[in-house]
Amino acid sequence: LPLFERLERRIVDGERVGLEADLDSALDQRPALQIINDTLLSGMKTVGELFGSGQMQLPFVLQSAEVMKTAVAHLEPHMERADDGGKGRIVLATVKGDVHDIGKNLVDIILTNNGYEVVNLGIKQPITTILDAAAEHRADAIGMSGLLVKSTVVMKENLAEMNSRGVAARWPVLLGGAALTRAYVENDLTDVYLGEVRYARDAFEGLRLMDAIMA
Ligand code: B1M
Repeated sequence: LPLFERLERRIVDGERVGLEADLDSALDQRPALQIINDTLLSGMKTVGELFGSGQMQLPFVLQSAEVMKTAVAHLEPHMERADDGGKGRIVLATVKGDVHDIGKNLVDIILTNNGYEVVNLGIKQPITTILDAAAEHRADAIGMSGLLVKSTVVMKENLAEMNSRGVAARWPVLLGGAALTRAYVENDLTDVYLGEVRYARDAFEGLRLMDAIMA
């Protein structure tokens, strides 16, 4: 297979032998971010489709996810860094009950490389932990990621909890993840939350929204 098709195939097949060498060759031809966006994410999309239609079992999805993470970690040092972390600070987490973190970590990379300081709390984070971290780090915003349908409900509960703690005015909230839709966030959740809540379709929209929040 040609290089970029082979790389995409590696994600789908969870094949990591020779991965770094292929990534290095790819870096000779394209910027790191383009490799992630056009090639690696396309592989993850296929994984999602195969899993969703029952053609791929969970352990193989996990292998694909591991190869994806290894690939992103290998590419990250090759990404351009625009700024130095002075644009603002965001606490980022995958919500309670949800282990998916590839998208959240991409958001971290994109924001970090574009001048934000990111406090990445990891996966399965209850709202209490998120709010404690936001207070401790004096965050300018809170970002929550979730890929499961039930995570969209958790997000709604989290926003209600923030209202009842009286912290909605303090933290704008950025939400993202495959199970969310713009309509759900903009119609249902903006009604729930007393502060500002925004939907980001991908990491770049997350960056644009952070820029708008900090403007
Ligand atoms: Co899971 N999984 N998974 N999974 N998994 C999905 C989400 C699913 C849609 C697959 C499917 O059925 N087609 C499905 C959810 C169905 C539903 O809820 N209705 C599903 C399921 C069912 C499950 C389990 C329940 C399976 C099981 O155990 N029976 C289980 C859940 C466990 C749990 O969370 N409690 C599970 C487990 C796993 C693995 C561990 C094997 C693995 C995750 C590994 C990891 O993340 N470390 C995994 C994977 C890899 C997937 C799919 C195939 C791919 C997800 C991914 O990484 N995509 C996924 C299929 C899919 O999403 N269609 C699936 C690439 C990533 C870059 O995209 O995270 O969407 P994404 O991020 C995007 C945007 O959404 C956005 O930016 C990114 C791009 O720039 N974004 C943000 C994300 N967060 C953001 C936050 C922001 C802004 C933008 O601001 C804060």
